[in-house]
Amino acid sequence: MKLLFVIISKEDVDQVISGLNKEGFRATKIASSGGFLKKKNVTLMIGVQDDQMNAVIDIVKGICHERQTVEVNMPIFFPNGMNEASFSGYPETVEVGGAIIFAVDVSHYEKI
Ligand code: 2BA
Repeated sequence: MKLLFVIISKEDVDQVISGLNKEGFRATKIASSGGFLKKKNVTLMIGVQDDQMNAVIDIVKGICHERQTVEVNMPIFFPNGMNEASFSGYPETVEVGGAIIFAVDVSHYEKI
């Protein structure tokens, strides 16, 4: 059995969960946020049999928006003695959209 952690944007979550449920997969939705951009995102925990993992990945692939390159104002690092007034942030391009998927082996599963 595998436990998938699927990190997606909030805009895609309803569609992904209904796509999963339609195919008989269950998911737990956890509110999360990215450590880099500090924007809210969603992490889904999905437990599946090993041979079902690719079907779940295909559902996510079919729904999550394509990756886009966007320009963002990065969080500011303040060197010693400097504060917000010293900097106004700096633009950087990052890729957003799509999904990040981790799969881990489950050593035990039980429903009580
Ligand atoms: P964030 O950490 O807010 O990252 C948002 C996007 O910023 C990333 O998109 C990536 O394009 C860029 N980015 C992140 N860290 C960077 C860095 N150190 N330098 C340059 N650009 C950077 P994604 O890669 O699609 O990640 C989307 C979200 O998925 C992340 O939000 C984070 O919440 C999660 N994530 C991605 N990789 C992860 C990992 N290895 N472990 C845990 N969570 C991860």
